Amino acid sequence: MDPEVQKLIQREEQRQEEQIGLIASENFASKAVLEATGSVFTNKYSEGYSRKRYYAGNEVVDDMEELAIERAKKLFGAEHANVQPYSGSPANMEVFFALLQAGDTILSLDLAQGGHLTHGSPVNFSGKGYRFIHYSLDRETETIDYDKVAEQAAQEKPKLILSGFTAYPRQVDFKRMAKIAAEVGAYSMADISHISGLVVAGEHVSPFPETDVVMTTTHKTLRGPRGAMIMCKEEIAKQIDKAVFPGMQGGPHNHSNAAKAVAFAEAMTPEFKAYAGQIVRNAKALAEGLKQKGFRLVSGGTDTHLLLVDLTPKKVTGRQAQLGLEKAGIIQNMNMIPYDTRKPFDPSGLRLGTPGVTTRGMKEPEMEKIADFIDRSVQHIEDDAYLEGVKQEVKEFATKFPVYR
Ligand code: DSN
Repeated sequence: MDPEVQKLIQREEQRQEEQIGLIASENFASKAVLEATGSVFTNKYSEGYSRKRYYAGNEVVDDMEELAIERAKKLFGAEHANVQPYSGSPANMEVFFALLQAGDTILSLDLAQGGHLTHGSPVNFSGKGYRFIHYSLDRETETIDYDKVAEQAAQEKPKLILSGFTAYPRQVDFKRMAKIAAEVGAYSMADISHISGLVVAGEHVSPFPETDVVMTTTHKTLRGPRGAMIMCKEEIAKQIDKAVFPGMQGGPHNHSNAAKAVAFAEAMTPEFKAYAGQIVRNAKALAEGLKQKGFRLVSGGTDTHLLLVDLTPKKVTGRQAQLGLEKAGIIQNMNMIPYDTRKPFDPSGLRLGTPGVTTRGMKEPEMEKIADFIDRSVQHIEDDAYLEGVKQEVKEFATKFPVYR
């Protein structure tokens, strides 16, 4: 009944099929996940928790939410799971609201070094409502110096120490972070939104069981619907639940929660484990391909699904590269690099990730090809005719790996 929107959906599907999506936080959800997201669960209100709802008619929603919770707990090895958070930013807000008082001190990594907006950016609720102290990456290795974090924690006595990042290509030692927090009587929190698919597949060390509270979105490497969840130790479960509802949210998005349950089941399969392993192998292959073409990688490479490229040696800025590569059909995002001397809207770096291309079935040889597309495009970043030529090559290449068609 709405050809205008139908056409937009078709155009977006075509765009996704014909371009190479390298945004590290994006993925392609399965048709089963899309189907659950578009299901009749969208019609139902269900403020409260299972068997304790404020509206009638929730017997099926209760069963569905219980199933999602049980699957989440089993998948991650968590004591408690709340699957109601709408997305990552509200979920982080809910954790802070549950465990802290306004103005309390949180120790986290700055957005400019790979953290997240909600990890204390001054323009965000987090930076306005709490006192954030940031740890920094080591200038040489561009990785976390855990001894320095411990020193800062001892000095600042934060109430919460936050790890888990959006632009950090290396493994995070969650056990060490939890230990540092425990030593100063702080809560340990891990935001594993980017890596949760790798964690459940054993490709990244798990923050469980040491970490007090773990937040993840469900749509990145985990490949579920847009949404989030909070998992925690049983001793703080009531505080977390109260902060989600009625603290911050009203009715849960039941259609998303049904789709989360589907994604959790998918993530328990051997196919998903193989998928997560391939994500990391692809990221390493892409990193190698780019290094061979003279690109500098922050920290020298990657252990995860993402890489951060320092474009300085190529004499191209992040913004120039983002716009030029987009013209060539290669979708990525400009990003600050550690100790960047440039500004966020035109930084020195580019963030690339392999979850999406891996879902399409691409492997190491395809990563070499993508490195070549990127290299040639960056060499001709101001030459629209050349970039249009690459775009045609990219289309031919990408459509050999169909997503939904
Ligand atoms: N916007 C997400 C990312 O790209 O990392 C985080 O919320």
